[in-house]
Formats: sequence, structure tokens, C-alpha cells
Amino acid sequence: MILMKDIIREGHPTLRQKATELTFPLTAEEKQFGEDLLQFLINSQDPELMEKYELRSGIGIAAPQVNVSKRMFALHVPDDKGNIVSMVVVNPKIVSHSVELAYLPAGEGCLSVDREVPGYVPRPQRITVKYFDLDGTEHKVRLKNLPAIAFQHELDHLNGVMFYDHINKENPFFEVDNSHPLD
Ligand code: K1U
Ligand code: NI
Repeated sequence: MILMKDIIREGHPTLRQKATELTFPLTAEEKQFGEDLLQFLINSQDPELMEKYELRSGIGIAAPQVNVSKRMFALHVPDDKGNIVSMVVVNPKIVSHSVELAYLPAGEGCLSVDREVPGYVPRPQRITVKYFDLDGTEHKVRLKNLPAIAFQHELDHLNGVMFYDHINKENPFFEVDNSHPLD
């Protein structure tokens, strides 16, 4: 079971590395690790388990955050209708994205960052992605709004990018062209 003590924090070099692709079939350990990533998110969103294990709530977690530099992450995030988008993602690619950008008005947080970093993180509002699941089946899906933002936040972790790299240094609340807040 993944706990907060297993999550590395900013300053750790793994968070700045480009993670390596996985090869299929995955090993039993790699599959179990993917399931553990998703279970962490489910546990972290359960008020009782969150308190019992002192978890910070998360909608995504990437393998490098657990010091595993492989291209895998999990999402467990509500869409606009309140349906949960729950997936373990291996070797993801964004195949296309909207010109329109969206940002969370309260900014982004990160399980690897133990401080508030104010500012907007504008990202494409809609993305079409390809990825493999733990069984090696390829998927092509469209995501928008919060699931799209979360997917991009986690994909950034696989490329050594932190959310605050996207914040305008001079004016953290600068509204770039084509961008609007998500409600
Ligand atoms: O990758 C991480 O560190 C987790 C992070 C991912 C994230 C994606 C997109 C925007 C912000 C953050 C989090 O999950 S922080 C917690 C969070 O945003 C949240 C938790 C529970 C409910 C709603 C949001
Ligand atoms: Ni993060």
C-alpha cells in the first residue's frame, strides 16, 4: 500500500527526470504497482482511510512521484457529470489538443509539493490521448476539463515537469489568450 512517506518531494532528482517507457507484457510487479497507484487515489478520497493513513487527497499520481521512473500514472477524477474517470495509464501520448486553454481558478496542487504555489496553470481544455492499460490493450479517448487537466499534470510528471513551471513568473495570475477558468 502506498503511503505519503513513499511519495518523494520537490528537490528529489527523480521528479526532474524523463521517465522510461514500459515494455509489454508488463511484469507481475509492474501490474501490481499500477494497481497500487490507483488504490492510493481511491483510499485518499475515502474520508475514513484518508484520516487513518494520514493521506493527502489526490486525483492523480504518477510513478516518478513514488521514485519509479517509468511512464505510468493513475487517475481517479470526476468529470463534468460527476462520473469518475478511473484509469491506470501506461506509455501515454497526447495525439491532439484544443487551441482553447483552461485553468483551475484556485491553481493546482501536487502531492510532491508541500506548499501552496499561487497562480494559473493554463492547459489545453480538450485532449485526445492514446495509452495502454495494464493488460497491454491500447485505448484512444477524448478528455475535457478536469480529467484533461489532471491527465496533463500527470503526463508532465513523466517528463520531469512540475505544475509551477507553467506559472507566469512576473504575473502568476496572468490570463493568456484563449484561456478561461474552469468552474
Ligand atoms: O500529481 C499529483 O501530485 C496529484 C495532484 C494532481 C492534480 C492534477 C490536476 C490539478 C491539480 C492537481 C492532485 O491530485 S492534488 C489534489 C487535488 O487536486 C484534488 C483532490 C481531491 C479532490 C479534488 C482535487
Ligand atoms: Ni503532481
